[in-house]
Amino acid sequence: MTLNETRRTILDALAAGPVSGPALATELGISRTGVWKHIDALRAAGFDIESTPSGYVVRSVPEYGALAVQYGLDQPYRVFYEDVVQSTNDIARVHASRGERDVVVLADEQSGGRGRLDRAWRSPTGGIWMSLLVRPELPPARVPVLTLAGGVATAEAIHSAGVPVGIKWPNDVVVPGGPAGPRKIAGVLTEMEGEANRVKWVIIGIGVNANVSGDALPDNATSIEEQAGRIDRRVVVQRIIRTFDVLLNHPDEIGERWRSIANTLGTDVRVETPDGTIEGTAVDITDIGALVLDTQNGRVTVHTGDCTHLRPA
Ligand code: BT5
Repeated sequence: MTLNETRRTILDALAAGPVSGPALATELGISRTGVWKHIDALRAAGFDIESTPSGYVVRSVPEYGALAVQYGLDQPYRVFYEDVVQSTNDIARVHASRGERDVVVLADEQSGGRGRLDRAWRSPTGGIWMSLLVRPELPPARVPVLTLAGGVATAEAIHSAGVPVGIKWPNDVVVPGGPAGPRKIAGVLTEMEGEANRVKWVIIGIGVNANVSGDALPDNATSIEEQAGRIDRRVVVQRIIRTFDVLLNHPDEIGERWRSIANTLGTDVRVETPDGTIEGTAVDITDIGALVLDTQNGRVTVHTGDCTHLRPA
């Protein structure tokens, strides 16, 4: 077992309840001294672990970080954390280039966060800046549904944290209403590498304005802190990973889940696409996540673009 796998096995055993040193030693195939060293390292990382007659008991978990998120996570992801990176998507690419999969990269702050089309993504300290690296069994043409899955997982987790949100096609998680219109609270940036009929890897980059003051954000943005107060980022990240993993394994359910949260459908919209501007009523999404519009010139399907809601149809 690598150090990482050993840590994960110990965290899983601790999360499942009191576990004795000898039992851990047997499970890991290491000495009892080896177990003590790992428990000490976890304590140094901020876990409050008590030795009781029935075994080690976790009294509290560090607020945030790789091990904090790993603790109690049933899905098979390895979590990495750094205080500051340029972009978590770039770090995930390094993991991809090493042939890895099922990796989550987290940072507290990004110095060069990216949106789509190389736009800048403001990523001050206190946010959730994360990238999931996966190797799905999907044809490349269907990969865009994973962007929708990332949006659904993110929107549901923000909702559970106490902020009712909707999704604006394709990937903006927004707080609806307000005089200035919907305000963006999270976004998703998907990057992939593949061949004609095979996906090599997909990175789903998710940015959530979590414990961030509104002053640190662009004008029509908002944060969980501004809407509902500061939250436990560890819990929100775990929820995002769990939901995303379920949807990754059941891609046929993504469309329905997206439709039930999105507020683009049934709205008159303007979409700026690479080929020009299209206006119409948004009526549906296709099974690859493209937006279907009823326009004056008939039905049009849009694969990529920036969407503005004009009014309810
Ligand atoms: C997105 O792009 O919404 C994708 C954002 C993905 C960010 C994550 S963070 C983890 C991972 N690592 C990265 O480097 N990126 C991903 P797009 O739809 O193109 O929206 C970008 C636009 O949103 C910008 O042009 C601004 O107008 C606005 N914006 C920038 N920062 C924002 C923020 N923190 N909150 C809300 N809006 C923002």
